[in-house]
Amino acid sequence: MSITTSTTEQLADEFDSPARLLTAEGVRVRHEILDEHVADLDLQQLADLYTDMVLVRRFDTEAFSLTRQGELALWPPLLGQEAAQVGSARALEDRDWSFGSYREHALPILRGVDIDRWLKVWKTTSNTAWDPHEHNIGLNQIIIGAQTLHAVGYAMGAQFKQDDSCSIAYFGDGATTEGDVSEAMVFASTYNAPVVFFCQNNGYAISEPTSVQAKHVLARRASGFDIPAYRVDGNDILAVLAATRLAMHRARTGHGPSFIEAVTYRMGPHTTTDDPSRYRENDEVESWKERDPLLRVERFLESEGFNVEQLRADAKTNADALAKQLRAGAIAIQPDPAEQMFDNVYSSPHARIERQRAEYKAFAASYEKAAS
Ligand SMILES: Cc1ncc(C[n+]2csc(CCOP(=O)(O)OP(=O)(O)O)c2C)c(N)n1
Repeated sequence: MSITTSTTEQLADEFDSPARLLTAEGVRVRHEILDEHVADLDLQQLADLYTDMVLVRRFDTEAFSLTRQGELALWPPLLGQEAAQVGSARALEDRDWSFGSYREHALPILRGVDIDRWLKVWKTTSNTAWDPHEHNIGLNQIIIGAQTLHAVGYAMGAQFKQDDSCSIAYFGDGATTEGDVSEAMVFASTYNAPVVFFCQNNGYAISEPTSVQAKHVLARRASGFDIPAYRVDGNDILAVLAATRLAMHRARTGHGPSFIEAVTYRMGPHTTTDDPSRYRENDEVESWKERDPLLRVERFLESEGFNVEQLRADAKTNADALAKQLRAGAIAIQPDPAEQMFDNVYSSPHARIERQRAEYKAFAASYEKAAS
């Protein structure tokens, strides 16, 4: 793939209609800036991205069902956001770090995080269960927007050590309203940090539509920090891949941070405890079904003569195997000792945590005493 370093211009003209390479009808359209960043991609590679999306979708829907069946405690579904997550994840190098919130389930699958470990968090048997350094994936972040600070901190450290790795921060439309995100962008901009701010604008922050949070498109916020912004169709995996490759390349070659707004839609509830029918119309959800990220790739591949039927069948076989593994893993998870929650709060012993640990032990012992 040839990438020039001069493509720092914003997709400013396109802010009102997100940049796209593949329409919902599956038609490949040209784009002056983005095209060159996916010029190397052949049909088989696009089919592989499709398979990734099928796997991720199946993982998500299976985990959702497991939650409904009482095998997991909570699940924030990504349904509808497969292209935004897979497209951006596939633009990263293994050495790059990702800092997500709680909805980014694609990257761990693509990077081979042990599924059982990932699920422990969602069965609430462990605060966290995977080693971030093993796969360069930060811990889930529930504090909205805080992970952007972590990503910038990491990027500044990498820059200081000159180790050529970059970071990407995933966050939602709602997070852009948080002070943490503004602070992260100030530091990223002033230190020229190699970081990509990847905003998945999925239309809602729980029940708050994006329109309540911003009077203009979110990508415009970045210019206030002097950070170039790209606004792409987040359901178009080609556009997402291209924009993220461009942004990562900028970061890696010393051009500093970028902001990507991937315009997508959360097809399901905020989490399994939410009922979206209370705050949005079914017509709106239906209108997004036609913009499905997988459907448009199938349509395009079909128009190119690719054997989509076979692709679908193979992807399903892989997805079935993943779902089976996921189900068995979720059911088998046993709780970690509760006391473990005190272990990783600080890197060294801390008086307040030790006091809490002692309180917890006394509390647990009182039950044992009552039972005997
Ligand atoms: C600092 C903080 N404030 C509020 C919350 C409660 N909260 C949890 S999810 C959420 C909405 C976040 O929306 P968005 O950033 O758009 O991400 P999405 O859930 O749509 O992926 C809020 C307000 C929180 N977790 N942290």
